[in-house]
Amino acid sequence: MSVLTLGETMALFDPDADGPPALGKTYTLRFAGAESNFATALARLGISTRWISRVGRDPVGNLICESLEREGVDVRWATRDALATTGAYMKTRINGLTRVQYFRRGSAASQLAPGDVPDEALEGVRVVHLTGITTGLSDSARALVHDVAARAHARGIRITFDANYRAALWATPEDARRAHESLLPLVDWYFCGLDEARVLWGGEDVATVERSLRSAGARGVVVRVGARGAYVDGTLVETPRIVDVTDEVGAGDGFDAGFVYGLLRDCDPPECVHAAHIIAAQTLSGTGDWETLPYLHEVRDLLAAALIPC
Ligand code: KDG
Repeated sequence: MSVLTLGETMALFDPDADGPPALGKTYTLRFAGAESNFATALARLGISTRWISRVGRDPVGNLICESLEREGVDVRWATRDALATTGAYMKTRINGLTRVQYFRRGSAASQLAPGDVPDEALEGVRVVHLTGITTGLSDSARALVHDVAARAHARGIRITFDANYRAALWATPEDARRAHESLLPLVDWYFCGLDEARVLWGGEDVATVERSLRSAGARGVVVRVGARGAYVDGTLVETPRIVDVTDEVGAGDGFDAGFVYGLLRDCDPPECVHAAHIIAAQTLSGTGDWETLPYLHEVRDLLAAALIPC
């Protein structure tokens, strides 16, 4: 029973102090990417997880693959590209708000293309997790997402998709929406935050957003509404507890992983959302995007209390 995901992982320059970039400012080197954050979250919960990408044949590419492997993520199908470098991004935190700047155009991962996910990588897979980020990297990466979704669907593998709208990757939100629209018939669960859903699908409230998504062909829909919780197919499942928030980036990936964990345990959608909240809550306490993700033994009691089998 495995989970497969694919997408870009980049070097992350994480500022040691708040404020704008300045000469001499110091940064901690990390790495992150929505899909590898998701893969790490599931690996820490004891789920066999495969991550496919392209990284540069450079020290950062090695660091990413070796670190993910140490986390227990299967990276055997990741390609080391000799002609393009690993992408990067930098965070800036001001007044509790985190902004990111990307250095990823032409990166190794933007060369992802059909052929990068062989059939054997889909063998034994129960869930394929895709994101809107990969559809925005390049035409060839978008084609790969479509190719994998179609092949997974044909094999009866469940598909989850996080909108993960990154404005910097798209000329207009309509371009992103069109890319999602063509995938919706293949997707079992579409995850999004209310703010990005408003931009992509129009409407102010959850009901309107959901109506637009349904008329575009969506089936299962989960809309996150920040600290309040998440709506699953129109019903609010509240966040179980308030936590201190240091940096919200990465919480959505933990959420997706928790939800998929619930799916793998045959839980009902509201229970999947409870699992999602439990995993997401742990990622809010650190400035990295995945480092504070919990191990199974740390959340076992919380999951059991929410009736999620471990
Ligand atoms: O979901 C967290 C991601 O935003 C981060 O880890 C980097 O994948 C990333 C992106 O494209 O922003």
